[in-house]
Amino acid sequence: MATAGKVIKCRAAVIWEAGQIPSIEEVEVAPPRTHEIRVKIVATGICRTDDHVAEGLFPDINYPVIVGHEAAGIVESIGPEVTSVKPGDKVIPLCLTQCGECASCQNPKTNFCLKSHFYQPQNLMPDKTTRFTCKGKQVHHFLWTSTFSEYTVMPESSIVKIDNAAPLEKVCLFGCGFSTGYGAALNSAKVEPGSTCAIFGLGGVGLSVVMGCKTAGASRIIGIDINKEKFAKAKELGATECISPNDFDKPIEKVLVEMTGFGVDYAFEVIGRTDTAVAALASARLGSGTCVLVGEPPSGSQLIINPRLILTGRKLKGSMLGDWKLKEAFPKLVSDYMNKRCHPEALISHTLPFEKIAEGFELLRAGKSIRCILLF
Ligand code: PAD
Ligand code: ZN
Ligand code: ZN
Repeated sequence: MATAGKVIKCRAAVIWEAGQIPSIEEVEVAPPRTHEIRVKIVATGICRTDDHVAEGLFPDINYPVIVGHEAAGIVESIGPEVTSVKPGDKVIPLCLTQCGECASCQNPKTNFCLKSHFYQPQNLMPDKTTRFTCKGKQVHHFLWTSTFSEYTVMPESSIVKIDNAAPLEKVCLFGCGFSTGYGAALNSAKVEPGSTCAIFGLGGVGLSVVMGCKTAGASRIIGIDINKEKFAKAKELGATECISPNDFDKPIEKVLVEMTGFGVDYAFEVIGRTDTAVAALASARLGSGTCVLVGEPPSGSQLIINPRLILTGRKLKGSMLGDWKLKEAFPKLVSDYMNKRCHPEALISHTLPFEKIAEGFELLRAGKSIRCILLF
């Protein structure tokens, strides 16, 4: 392409300081370096994790920063030694890398690649520099994806090619929300047919857990949310019952244990709070229940649990990006979508032009959107 090797000027949403909603700016995006790829983003969803950065809940983030990680786009140019994609390919960014070489990538039991931003300064590229500048200032990356920019640069380990027939404005949801929730049910919990499930939080990720539980053949899927406006969609996607903790004068875990006898087989925390994480564990079935933590509480928070809950046979585990090895999983999930075997598009409640990103954040904060897709 004519832009290859040159600095590109384009639109991006920059968060200048913690506590600020992203503002649209013109940024310069440097060409990709060795093992890097520059991508033209076509569609990107707003996930709660992006909002957590805007709210300043992650103190280890450096500002100014360009967030965004749930997206799909087209390769604009590639740096030296890139072999897995070429300009013009449709791709999905991976917010958890799969380098293919480290001990974790070689281990079928984990998706936690050791060459990811979790082990390096996460606001810089692997070579510890940035590709973005704005008004003469260096702007930081986020999760090595930074998809709230019309063009962005990513390491090759953070990107995968998908079917060129895939509609990017739908499959962008595989980038985080859908895969995270769906995989939490299928891979992390391994929900079994006929089982009972409780999902705390019915946002984009929680509703994807609901879809995963349904696909796995769960017979009872109980949705829990304080916002009853989420119930209709949850039922449409497979929840058999929905309840609000505000409607009871006893703790929600007691309600769930009474509803099910000894607790649910699988409980999922998909809000990002410590009190609901404890409630989810306590609502898991005595002797055999599993609680999966998906929501991300603010950094620095502590979980205080009664060890007896674990000693009496409940299991507590966490799940990142649905326990999928993302480079392998995304092309397969896209193919499942093309064959109508899964429905990430069910999460789309709003579609806005990229310029209206601030409105997208407001909709999420007001509890009005499930997933708002921004189109460039
Ligand atoms: P969301 O804000 O759209 O959904 C959260 C839902 O929880 C909303 O419907 C709220 O009404 C509801 N809620 C809030 N407080 C309570 C409460 N006290 N009791 C019951 N319900 C409540 O967020 P989301 O679905 O985009 O993301 C959910 C979490 O998952 C969030 O913490 C996000 O950071 C995390 C996440 N984790 C991963 C991962 O890999 N583990 C990936 C993506 C997102
Ligand atoms: Zn790896
Ligand atoms: Zn996300």
